[in-house]
Amino acid sequence: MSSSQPYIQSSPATPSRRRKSKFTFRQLHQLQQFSPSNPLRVIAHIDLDAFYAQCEMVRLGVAEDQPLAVQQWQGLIAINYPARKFGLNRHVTTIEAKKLCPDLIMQHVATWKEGEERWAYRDDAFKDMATQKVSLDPYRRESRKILAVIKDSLPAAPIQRVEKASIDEVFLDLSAQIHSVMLERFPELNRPPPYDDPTENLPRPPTTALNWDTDALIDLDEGQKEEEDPDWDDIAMLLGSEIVRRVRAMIREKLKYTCSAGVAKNKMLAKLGSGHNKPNQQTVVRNRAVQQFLSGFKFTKIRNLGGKLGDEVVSAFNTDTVKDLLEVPMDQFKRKIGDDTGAWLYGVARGEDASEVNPRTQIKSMLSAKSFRPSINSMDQAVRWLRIFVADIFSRLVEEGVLENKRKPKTINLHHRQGGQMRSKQAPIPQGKVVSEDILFDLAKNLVAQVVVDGRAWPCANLSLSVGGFEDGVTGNRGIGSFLIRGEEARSIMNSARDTPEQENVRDVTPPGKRRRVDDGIGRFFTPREDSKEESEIDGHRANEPDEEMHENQSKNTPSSEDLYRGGSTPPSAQPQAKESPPLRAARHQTNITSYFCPRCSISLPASAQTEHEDWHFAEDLQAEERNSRPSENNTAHSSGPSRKTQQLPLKRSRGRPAGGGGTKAVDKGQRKLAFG
Ligand code: TTP
Ligand code: CA
Ligand code: CA
Repeated sequence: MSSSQPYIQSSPATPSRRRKSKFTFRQLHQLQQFSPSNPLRVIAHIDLDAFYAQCEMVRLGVAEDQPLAVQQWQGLIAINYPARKFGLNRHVTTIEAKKLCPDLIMQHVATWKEGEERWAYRDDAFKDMATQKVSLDPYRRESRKILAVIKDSLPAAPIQRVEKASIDEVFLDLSAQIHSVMLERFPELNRPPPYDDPTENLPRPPTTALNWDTDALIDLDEGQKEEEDPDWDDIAMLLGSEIVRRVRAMIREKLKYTCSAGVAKNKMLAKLGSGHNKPNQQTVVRNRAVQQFLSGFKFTKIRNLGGKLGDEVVSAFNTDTVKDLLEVPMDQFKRKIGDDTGAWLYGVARGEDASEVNPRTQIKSMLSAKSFRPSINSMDQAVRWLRIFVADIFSRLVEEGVLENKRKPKTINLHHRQGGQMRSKQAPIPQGKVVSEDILFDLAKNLVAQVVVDGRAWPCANLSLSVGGFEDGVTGNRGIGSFLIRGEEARSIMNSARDTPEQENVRDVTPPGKRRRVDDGIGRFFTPREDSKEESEIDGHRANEPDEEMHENQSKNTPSSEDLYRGGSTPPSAQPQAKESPPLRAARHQTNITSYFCPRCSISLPASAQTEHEDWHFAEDLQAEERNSRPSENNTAHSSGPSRKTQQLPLKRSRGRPAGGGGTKAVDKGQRKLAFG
């Protein structure tokens, strides 16, 4: 790439001019509909430069030329551009980084710590990998502000179409906006087509210079000349680029962040463009420059080709360059990698990507996880981590509008890893009332208790908790009656009380050592404590908050929940409720008859399992005593006291762990992998 010269129409080398554009009136007007097949389409991708590092710079008021990196335990996860000049990257440890760049500021990410109500920035966090957990809340918050500025700097929907693609990037489909600007600036486009025939070609654009301003323009394809007349697609790109420059300037002005952008005919090219000239620049890939631009890339850099599929393509065709793929005929693609993937890849090599900018991308799940080094060895420890996971997830749920019932998760999942074995438990979240932190905590504890009673729970190397199955709720004030469970919902409670094969996974609480089937269905329901706290309303309408799950935690990396229980019915509560529908009361009554409630695990078990379960607790206690590591106050963790406060225990730093905990270990790769794997 190089030529950022504006094209001047009056160039002496102007070849013979066509009288008409190659684009039709119909294509111009269909720009308003965002059709992915429109040849005039303009897509932008905006990506923040060294995002977490910039967040810290802005927060701390650090000078722009000051090298700064964001630290996570002993590794660096974001490096600002001044620091990159010293050769720093994500593979450098903090010690190496300081050697390479003695002036470097290393700011550790904020962390959650048991016993504290909120995440916080702590200077010594890096020593405490074993007992703390990263919080990305500060970056999510900045991300939301940036998204708001972007949306504010564009015309209102439906002309604006914004998709948040990750914590620091968005796609914009600028087609509709460009359509209206074109009609405004080029009145000849407002005239009806000749013979009222929309398939007629448009007149040529006027002979004005295209001023690409500060854009990095990708060189044209071979055989294309800058001197050739521009057509409307060039004009559309230019207008798109103007819009993006304004959006970037707004972000800079209002929030101080710099970002880079790509402008092209589709998402794939726009994304490649935004990464092409960093930081603080924008790159335009005109339609006539696509092939030239792409041929310089390894296809493994292209969206969806970075992972396993990319590797497969490399071995199937013995190359990793786009250029070589262009030689491969369609039928060979299809033969080697299958019809659909083959056809898709054939298009990708030619710069084709028909995916839409999807403004309705919403959070599908939220996950909070921790890899333990060293492993954890008791229910106590697990429960303390669950408290953190729940606080983390709940704060995100609040942002998502659960308190106003805008959106609501239907299920809660726990994944537990012990050695090479991953186990999952899932339960429905009661749908009759507002989700509270306590409800989630009780559900989570119950799930981990299920893993424990299955046996072989310890040592545990990784725990993760997620909520999913989000549904749009009813907004506005709901009458008290709407919180009662009735009709279909009530019926489904009753149905779910009967044992069905798909439900086994959730309610399989067979005591350790005896993996027999328990036939008592209803008795195995968990029993969320009634939330007495008055939930306050929060402001901020974020109906379209997109999926942020890929950051820190990617549910795709956790075992598929496909085979898990998918029931959406509301489980009955075993606790007295202020308003209770008759079916619920009946269900609860039944629970009392057939089940035994273990106050230590807050879980209902079949009455027949009581003796065995108590024996198992006894054995656990004994073991703990032998280890001499259960201070008496920790027993409160097992009590089912009414207030969550009684269950917030100081984290223990010992229990068979080497001194210094995870602080002396290598970087927490597992978490980073979870983040971006
Ligand atoms: P990126 O956009 O990939 O990188 P960046 O914004 O730091 O730098 P660039 O200027 O090249 O775009 O990621 C966005 C943020 O996500 C990044 O600031 C930190 C976080 N992140 C991780 O925590 N781990 C990772 O492995 C990656 C790639 C990013
Ligand atoms: Ca970035
Ligand atoms: Ca990014």
